[in-house]
Amino acid sequence: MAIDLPFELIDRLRVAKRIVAFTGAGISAESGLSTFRDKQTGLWAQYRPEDLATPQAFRRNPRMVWEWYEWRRGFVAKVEPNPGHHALARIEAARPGFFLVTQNVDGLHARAGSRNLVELHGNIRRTICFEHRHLAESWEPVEEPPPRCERCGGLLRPDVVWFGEALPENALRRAQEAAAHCDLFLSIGTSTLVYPAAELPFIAGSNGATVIEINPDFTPLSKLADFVLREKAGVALPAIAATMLE
Ligand code: BV8
Repeated sequence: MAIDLPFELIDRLRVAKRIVAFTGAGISAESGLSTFRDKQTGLWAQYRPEDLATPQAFRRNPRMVWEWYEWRRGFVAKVEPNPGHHALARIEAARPGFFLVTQNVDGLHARAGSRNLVELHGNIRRTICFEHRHLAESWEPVEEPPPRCERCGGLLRPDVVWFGEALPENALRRAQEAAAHCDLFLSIGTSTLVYPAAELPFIAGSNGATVIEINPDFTPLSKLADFVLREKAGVALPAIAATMLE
């Protein structure tokens, strides 16, 4: 289903030189991955992600947190990038000034071919040890999960940023720099609630960029955005890519 973009937006898309795309769980929804604000289905319906994705939760109950991530990794391994991910990879290939900042940990942007990107909240497919962040490529199955680090014997955990943990410094700085100097900022599929990532569209807006929100629902960014496309990412992004690649 193609959509008509407002003429003024088409002009901005065509002249944009420095473009930042900022994505959240909504862009992976059409790949079949549940977002954070979806009702968590099945075994985890009774927990909130904020109560599982924290170092305190891991210290309190490492097995439960490890198994939640194993459950999510199972889903991530079964899904494919969708037209929204592929559209962003096409824009990057055509526009040298394009930079992608994702909050997602599912690795789908890289699988769709995006290269110029930062993963602000890590990647669920990478595993480290809790004590020293040693990278773990493989581990022996254990009676009592989580498995342990071969180098230091510490408990293994996913290499994602939990609530209360600092974001990777270099990635955050590159994202803030890009937001402060871009002329077009696409905020895609995010509830714009989790900081410091959620500050990026506001940094872009306050530095004069054209801010476009792509989200079926209202968010705290909606009233500031120059254009709001109440569309799914998998519908809006192919239309935007087509306009930019004409
Ligand atoms: C930190 C990885 C400090 C883990 C995640 C002010 C300043 C700084 C910090 C804070 C602050 N106020 C509060 C804080 C603390 C906290 C925070 O922001 N809390 C929130 C709840 C208020 N922030 C932190 O703890 C951060 N750390 O600040 O540390 C520090 C500094 C120095 C030293 C030590 C400590 C860390 C935050 C990172 C947390 N990790 N993920 C994991 O995945 O398990 S967060 C996780 O939720 C995501 O990564 C994402 O960032 C976040 C929000 O999710 P979204 O991606 O937006 O998805 P959501 O479901 O919410 O929304 C989906 C949207 O898509 C919806 O709007 C929906 O309408 C839309 N949608 C649905 N379908 C579609 C669609 N859109 C388009 N197309 C569709 N088809």
